[in-house]
Amino acid sequence: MAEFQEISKLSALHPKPAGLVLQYGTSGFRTNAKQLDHIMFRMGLLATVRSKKTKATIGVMVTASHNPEEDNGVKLVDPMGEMVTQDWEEHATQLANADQEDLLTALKNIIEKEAINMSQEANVFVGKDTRSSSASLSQAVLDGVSALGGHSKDYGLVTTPQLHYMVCCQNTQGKYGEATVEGYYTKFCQELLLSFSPPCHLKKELQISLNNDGSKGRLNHQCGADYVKVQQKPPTGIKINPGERCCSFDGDADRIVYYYTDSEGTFHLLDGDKMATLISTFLKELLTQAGLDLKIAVVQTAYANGSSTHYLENTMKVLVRCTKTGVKHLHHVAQEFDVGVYFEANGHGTVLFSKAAEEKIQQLAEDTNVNDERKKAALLLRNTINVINQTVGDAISDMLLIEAILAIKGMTIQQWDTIYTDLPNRQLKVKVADRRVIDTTDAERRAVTPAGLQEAIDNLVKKYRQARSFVRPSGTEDVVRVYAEADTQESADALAHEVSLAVY
Ligand code: 16G
Ligand code: ZN
Repeated sequence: MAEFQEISKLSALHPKPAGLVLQYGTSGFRTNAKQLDHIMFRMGLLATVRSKKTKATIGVMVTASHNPEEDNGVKLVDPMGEMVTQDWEEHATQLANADQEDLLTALKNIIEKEAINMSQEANVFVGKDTRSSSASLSQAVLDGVSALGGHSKDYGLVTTPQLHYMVCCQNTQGKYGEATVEGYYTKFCQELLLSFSPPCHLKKELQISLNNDGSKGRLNHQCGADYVKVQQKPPTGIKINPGERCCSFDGDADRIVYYYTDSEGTFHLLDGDKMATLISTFLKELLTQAGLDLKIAVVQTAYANGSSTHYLENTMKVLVRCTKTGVKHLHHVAQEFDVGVYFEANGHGTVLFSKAAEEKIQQLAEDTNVNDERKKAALLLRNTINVINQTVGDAISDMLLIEAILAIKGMTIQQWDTIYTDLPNRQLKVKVADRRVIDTTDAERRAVTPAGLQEAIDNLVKKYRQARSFVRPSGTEDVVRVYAEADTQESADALAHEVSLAVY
């Protein structure tokens, strides 16, 4: 077939370095940008085939998120704006690792296995972050799409959540919004200013100053959500006055953390757990006021601070579910509820509303026979649906929702921070010969193998108060991660250290 000849010709321009093996990991391929040209071309091919299979537009985002500037990466976005399914992650790995001369065979295998109709039209949306390598790498994706005769639209510089949004809009015929950057800002930002009352109040509150915005310096270098969370300090190059509300995004703006320094200069971080608590408390109160019988739940991972889980379950009486690490796992569980709030402690999260919940809220908001209190609550719930990006965690939309909640509640960042107090905790990484010997269960909270490891952890945990610890193989680095929390920082540090010794 003509298209396959084109692939042979074009793939020679994007050769695979001999011996290089890469895995489609938790959030796509990610490594040094110099090793990724052939991967990008091949992901252009795969996205085109995926588009033919789903008869829908597929997204390809070129970014390495919070990794250093010299890295890059790529992830695929499925029709409703969600992450690509597990089977196709495997296809991606197969295609990425095929030797140059076997590329066509690998591609044909996928086409055959998935029974793809090659005459079906294909559409692919492509976006990229601000890394210097992103321009040529996204061009390689576009080359891959055109090699298979697919149509592409290059959105250029966008955040990851913006690309997810575009894909979702396109495949829902504009019901979610307009598939343009302007459409995105209209939906999430204008809605907020117009709908959360009163607009002038919020305008006054929201004076934003941007720092490390990518106009100079290197992406994520001594700044960004991951730096702030891991280093437990503000990014460099920003001056913070005591009590001032700050937040940091990561390199592709799908993660956010809040922070401030107090009058003594002590740094305070408000992570994903604090955001999940603020948002779910706000929504639960509104559901009660609106008299709506909708089931709300918070989805966390094993990294959620024990204090947050305790507060949500025992004080707020909210259902809490725990899943494996990785956004797609949280997203799926959150879909089981009428209102599913999910956040990873590292700041990736959003709120999902079921179709039925959206309809009930909409009906009540339009009902002329309900009292003012119920009506007001219904309108605020509807506004929340309008400002939250339900396709994926989105730093911009999360920030706007949190700003709205703080403004509506008249709450300072310090007051938000004192809703509960984090248990001191410590994370460590351990280098081992083969991290795959560790297998976990119970949402990664317990180790099944190697034999005896979990028992050893249990015995160490018993020595400390309010303690908890777990180990899991990383999905993004060749290390085992250790997490420990306890009543004091000294105990958390000691427990993490002892558990890391048990891992060897
Ligand atoms: C990826 C995940 C993130 C998770 C992290 C864990 C997405 C979009 N990103 O970055 O959610 O927290 O991996 O990394 O799913 P780890 O397995 O190395 O601890
Ligand atoms: Zn990111």
